[in-house]
Amino acid sequence: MSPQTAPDPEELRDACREGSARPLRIGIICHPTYGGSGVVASELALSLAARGHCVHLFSYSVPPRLARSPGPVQMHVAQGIPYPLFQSTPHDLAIVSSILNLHRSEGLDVLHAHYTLPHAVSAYLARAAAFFDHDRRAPRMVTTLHGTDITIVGNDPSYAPLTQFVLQQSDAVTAVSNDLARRTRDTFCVGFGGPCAIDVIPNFVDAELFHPRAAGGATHAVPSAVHVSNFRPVKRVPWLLRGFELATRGTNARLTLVGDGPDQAAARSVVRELGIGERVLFLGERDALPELLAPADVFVLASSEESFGLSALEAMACGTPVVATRVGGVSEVVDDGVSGLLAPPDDLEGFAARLKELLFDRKRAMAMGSAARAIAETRFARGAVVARYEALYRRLVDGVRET
Ligand code: GMT
Repeated sequence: MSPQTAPDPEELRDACREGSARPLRIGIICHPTYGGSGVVASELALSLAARGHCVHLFSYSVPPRLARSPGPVQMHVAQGIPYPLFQSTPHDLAIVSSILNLHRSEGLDVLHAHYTLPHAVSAYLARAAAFFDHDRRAPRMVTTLHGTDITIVGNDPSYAPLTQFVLQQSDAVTAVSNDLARRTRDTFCVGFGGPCAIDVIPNFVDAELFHPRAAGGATHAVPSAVHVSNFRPVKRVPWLLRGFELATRGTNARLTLVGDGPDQAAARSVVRELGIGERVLFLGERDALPELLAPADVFVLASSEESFGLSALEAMACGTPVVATRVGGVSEVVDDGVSGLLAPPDDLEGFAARLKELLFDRKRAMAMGSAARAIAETRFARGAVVARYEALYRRLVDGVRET
């Protein structure tokens, strides 16, 4: 079954029936905002459901990638109630209650938290409460580290002890890149008081949806770059605009910016300052990413931190090569000189030079785009990566060793 297939109620009932031997009953918790961790969690949920498992997704609203799919994942929106005593509504506690309700009525084998805070805490609480339900086995708890949950948020002194605790308490921890696993070990495994195993399971891409022909094979008449992000400071969109201006001064090259977030106003002000308003288009948040990525000559990413760079992988699957800063796990996704070009994060001229190199050499960009597509289809193939999560769950639930 494809992840996009509409649910067959009978299949769904079979997968979720108590005691059904093969399918696993899996609860996934994620952020519903536009952002890589919610995308990966939603795509994983859909792929696992397509493989016959009974999959529930918990969040405080429906993640966009799930919302647009008819796939047989059961969505549980838990928002809690506002109350004058709360400065903000503790939806993470409502999520714990929602998980417990489901576990008590149907049972869950695995709880998979995407992005450590607050989801691993919610999973830990739900599992702890489930230990007291003697007629059911408590779910196994998996935590997937995505990036800033370790490098910016989780290691801040205000959260670090709790982050370390929930990592210790997880039955398995995975990271989306070797670099993130290494950084997690360096920060959190010192004085861990036990083994600090982190499985590296990279992100994956739906190479049927993200495809070079996603826009019907259309290309732009003028050299065109595209960027997709949540415009957080870590994405350095204003810096990216300066690099674009340097690379394309005096030309008609264009840049399309997709997404929205805190740095949108700063980015607009840099566009005004540089006088490139005619050549830069702010599109805001969009779901039609394949159609926007495929016709571009180059995808650009100028982050100061990036554990993986899912948007770069989605561009690669569309046959669009990447120019990016060499930070975190980006070099595990983009092969420098093969599927794109990388520059040091503090070298604006170097970044601009690489962008210029690729943006104005369509033949080279197309060759790198083909290589990028091939890498996306093999190293980051959905089926193979999802099978690794499945094997991990089986190991935890049945004690079956991964092969
Ligand atoms: O860390 C964030 O900014 C949020 C997070 C998300 O939810 O989008 O992004 C991280 O997870 C993605 C999916 O695994 C990765 O592709 C991103 O590289 C990573 N972001 C950073 O490390 C900055």
